[in-house]
Amino acid sequence: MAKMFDLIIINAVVVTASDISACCIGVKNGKIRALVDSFDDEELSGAEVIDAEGAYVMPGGIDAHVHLCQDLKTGPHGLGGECADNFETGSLSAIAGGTTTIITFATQTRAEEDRSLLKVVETYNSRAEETGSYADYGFHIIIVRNDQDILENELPVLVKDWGISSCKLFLTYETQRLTDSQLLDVMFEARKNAITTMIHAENGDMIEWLTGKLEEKGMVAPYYHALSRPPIVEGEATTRAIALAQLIQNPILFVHVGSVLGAANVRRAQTMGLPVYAETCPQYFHLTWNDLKRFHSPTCFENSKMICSPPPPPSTSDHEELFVGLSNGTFTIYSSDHCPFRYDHPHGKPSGVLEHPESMEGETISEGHDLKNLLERKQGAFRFIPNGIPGVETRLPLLYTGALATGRISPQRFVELSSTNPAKLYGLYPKKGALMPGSDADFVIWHPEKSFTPFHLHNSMLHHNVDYTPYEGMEFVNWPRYTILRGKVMWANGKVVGTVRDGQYLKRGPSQLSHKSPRTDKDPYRVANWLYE
Ligand code: DUC
Ligand code: ZN
Ligand code: ZN
Repeated sequence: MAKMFDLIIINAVVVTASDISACCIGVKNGKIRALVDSFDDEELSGAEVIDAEGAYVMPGGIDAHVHLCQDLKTGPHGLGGECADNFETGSLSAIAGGTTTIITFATQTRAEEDRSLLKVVETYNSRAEETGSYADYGFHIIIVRNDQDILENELPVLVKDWGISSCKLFLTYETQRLTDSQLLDVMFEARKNAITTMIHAENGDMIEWLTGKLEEKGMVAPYYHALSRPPIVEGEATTRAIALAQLIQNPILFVHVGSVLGAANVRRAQTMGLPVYAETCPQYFHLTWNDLKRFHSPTCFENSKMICSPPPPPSTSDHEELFVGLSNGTFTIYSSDHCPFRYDHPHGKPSGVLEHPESMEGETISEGHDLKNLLERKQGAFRFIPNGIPGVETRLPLLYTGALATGRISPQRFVELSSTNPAKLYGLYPKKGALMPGSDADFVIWHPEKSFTPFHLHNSMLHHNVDYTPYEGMEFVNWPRYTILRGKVMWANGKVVGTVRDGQYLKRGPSQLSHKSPRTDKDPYRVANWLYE
């Protein structure tokens, strides 16, 4: 007799964005087929059975902000290091941390040959196909110019042929930032195509001005990266972007919101009924400015390991306020912003300073130099250091340890932030982000809490291609025991059991979260609604 299920999970405490229930799950052909109290012998016959032993079983994590194989030009002069992870290593790290879907970035550049967004996506897709992926994956497109012909001709094709329904726009970085009117151009075309606009909200002029002033005073060590980007930098940019988006009635999502001020601006806009959403990331709950002077000596280059943009908030009291935003709905999604650069590698964190040796206080850096030793002695100017930290593998365990286990958020909110809302926001729901019949059988199964001994994390335990983790030595109270992708076990009891050919490309639909703003949309004194008449 043909088996009824391929995989059965018993003794599960199933958590969705709305409910928790003790039950069993039956999977057939990669889809969830049944959620029931128990299965009989006939149903169990021939199925692989996993005993969750009373642990939480959640929809597989969706990390909607991951940089892999990306041409990263994030320094103020367009300097960036080499992205340390490709689709193989990055997705491996994802599944080892309970994440079954990643959305990565394909970036246009200002170079004429990168004008075509379609060509950019083809290039990035071939990078993914070259290695394959352990996780299902999709792309956001980064748009850094406002060519009308490209926007008009190519955005509809991106949506229809590639299922790319989101774009990221920058308000900072010389090589990426758009002026206000360019931002309006792109948002206007994106809106016509129901493409979700993601915004990196930092005021580039403020950063550049403060950086110059810090440099005049010789304050160039990695720590001063944070001082060049105080919370008002995000505060101003979020306020401005909200106004621009409101003007043309465009929904927006702020990526990597890391300041209390940014979060408050988002909250205020939401209270006005505007379609404004926000992503936040682990570094804004676990790191502070002090971590940028944590290593070796307060001014040495090793502190570059913590440089990311926006930087972590100034103090732990900010963490507490941000945790409130995590529980009260201000933050819509929780992503990693995994932006991997190696530390002890000439193409990693040191790449920019090696190109500008004057920033190493006159030291000549030659072939075969003991880089690590040099970097511990010197500071290097922060303006040349690539911005980004790794975190795709630690994202869910940090949310568990910092927010769920401490009672700051409920299990349901955990699922909403880490899986269901990203699926809805980026047009993947209910294929992804749901535990219901017909959804993809993507699961993260945790250890039963009582049987898990907390441990201290070391980078050697992780699967990314980065030589450090910002969370080295931190205590974790749980870790994914199984990660299951479309019914296939990928990660079990600390071992990778899936293959790099298991992940599939995801064509996405329009956002299912974006809404119109009933309060302001019809008010001609607030919005330019005549644009659409
Ligand atoms: N923005 C990102 O999204 N990631 C890393 C650096 C940056 O500026
Ligand atoms: Zn960004
Ligand atoms: Zn990023």
